[in-house]
Amino acid sequence: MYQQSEILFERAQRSIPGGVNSPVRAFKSVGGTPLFINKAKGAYLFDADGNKYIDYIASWGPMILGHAHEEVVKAIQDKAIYSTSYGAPTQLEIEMAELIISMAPNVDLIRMVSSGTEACMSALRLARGYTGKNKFIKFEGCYHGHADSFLVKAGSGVATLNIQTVPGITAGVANDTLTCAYNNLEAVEKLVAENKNEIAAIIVEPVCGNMGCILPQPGFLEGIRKICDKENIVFIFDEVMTGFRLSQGGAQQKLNINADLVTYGKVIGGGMPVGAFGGKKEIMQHIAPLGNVYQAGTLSGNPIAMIAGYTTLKILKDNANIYNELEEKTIYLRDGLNKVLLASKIPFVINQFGSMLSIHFSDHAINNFDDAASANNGVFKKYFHAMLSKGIYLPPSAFESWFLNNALTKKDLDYTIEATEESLQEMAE
Ligand code: HOZ
Repeated sequence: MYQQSEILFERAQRSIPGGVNSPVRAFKSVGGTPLFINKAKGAYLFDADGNKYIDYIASWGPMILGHAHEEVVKAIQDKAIYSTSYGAPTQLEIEMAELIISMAPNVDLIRMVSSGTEACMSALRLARGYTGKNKFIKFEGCYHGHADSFLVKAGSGVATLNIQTVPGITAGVANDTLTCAYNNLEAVEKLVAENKNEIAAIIVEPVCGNMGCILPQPGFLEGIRKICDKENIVFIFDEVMTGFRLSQGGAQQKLNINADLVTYGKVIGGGMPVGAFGGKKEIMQHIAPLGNVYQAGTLSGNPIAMIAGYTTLKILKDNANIYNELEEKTIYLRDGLNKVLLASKIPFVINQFGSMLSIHFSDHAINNFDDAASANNGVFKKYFHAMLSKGIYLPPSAFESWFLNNALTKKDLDYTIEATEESLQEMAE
């Protein structure tokens, strides 16, 4: 069934570290051979063996409209004939910035970069440059890309591979990274008190997607907002996953909380390598060339990446109902999964917010990294492979969220629920 993928994986390992260009793709925590994908259309992926899968990863979020959306593909084709990069400003970059500003709250100025990692790294540097302070707080299990400062108690692949300390991160950098448990406001208050006038920023995934999907408990983000206001700390929302996915204005709008700086990635590029960071003018004006906080990129604002992102965002802006449709589909799936999982008697928790969802096989609520890490990975592994064999492509790690795309049909969702029921029966045998 996976013969070609096996051959390709074997070959890939001879020239690419671990055979993949991003660690979670290696299927390390679930075992087996990563699928090599040939093409995708709408809600479906097709692997090198010609197998078809219903896709619940959506390229880890970006393909919110489904794969190879006709308008997006056409826009890229039309643009590509005029060259793929200039390294000089274009009108399209202004249109992109204006579109983002019209959709996202609290964004007066926005700088385009090429990945979510760059966006978060730059936002942190800016917060430090703006406040003149060095330390920052991040939450255990939150993942803000692979810049040195963030690889302390990180989620996503770091958690999947169970890497306790990432070699290559200097003690100085690690010492400036303060961590505490997600959803623990008291711990934040304590850290801030212990490091009075030393904290430049608090960065958070407003809805987590890198330890499975985890929701902020009522009062958690509101409490951080108050602390940041009182202590002159920059509140950074990492909306790389949630931006333009949870609503037109992302998590800020959906949760009604204002951030000082926001980072974007994934959906903002419509499947091309794009990230961005933006926020209030008072802070953003410290970025070069307006200010001295330096940040740059040859491919920043790249025309092909911009047109893919712009076209995707414009469709989302002009069709606000997409968010309702996506949420309805996700709730339908959640309820269906819930029903068959309850019948199986296997302990589980489904966390869902907007079009993000995940299943942890656990008998306790999943509100932070320790909760997620103590779930039963053995059961997850079996479930993952049983589903894969039935043509359902789930994230190959319990530390990742599922992302629904709007090309999914009710038939796809029903099939996914049925496949779960069958998988659970097989697992019990
Ligand atoms: N870090 C990404 C998910 N949280 C995975 C990226 C990838 O493997 O494409």
